[in-house]
Amino acid sequence: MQRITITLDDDLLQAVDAHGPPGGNRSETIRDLIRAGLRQAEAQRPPEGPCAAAIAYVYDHHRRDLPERLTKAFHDHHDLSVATLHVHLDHHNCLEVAVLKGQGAEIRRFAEAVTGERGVRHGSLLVVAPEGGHNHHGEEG
Ligand code: NI
Repeated sequence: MQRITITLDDDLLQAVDAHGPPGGNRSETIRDLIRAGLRQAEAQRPPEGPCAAAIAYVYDHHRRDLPERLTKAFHDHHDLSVATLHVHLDHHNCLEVAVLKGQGAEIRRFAEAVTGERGVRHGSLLVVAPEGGHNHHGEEG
């Protein structure tokens, strides 16, 4: 165990204290949050090899050209895109969850392109199966 010194602003420290049990050990609460943050960061970082992942995002389908740009992006990557769930959230907003399967680096680039489109909000990537499906190429049977 090492002792380190970190600086937190009052609001952040208050949020940390609110997260732990009342009168709890602040160091333990911070360790828990760091572990949870690392797990989450890991889940959002595709591996080098094949994997399965999901991206979720919200967009306004009235926004000029956006639905067409998204559709084109998915057709351009039809080899990665397995299925997409489309939910009409309200009069303006659509929620989409797309399941992707392929090489981690390609999935990361595609996810960044989709969730980075102007007008796409709440974009997130979740690596569901880091080991991916196995590769049939060159296999017996
Ligand atoms: Ni819709």
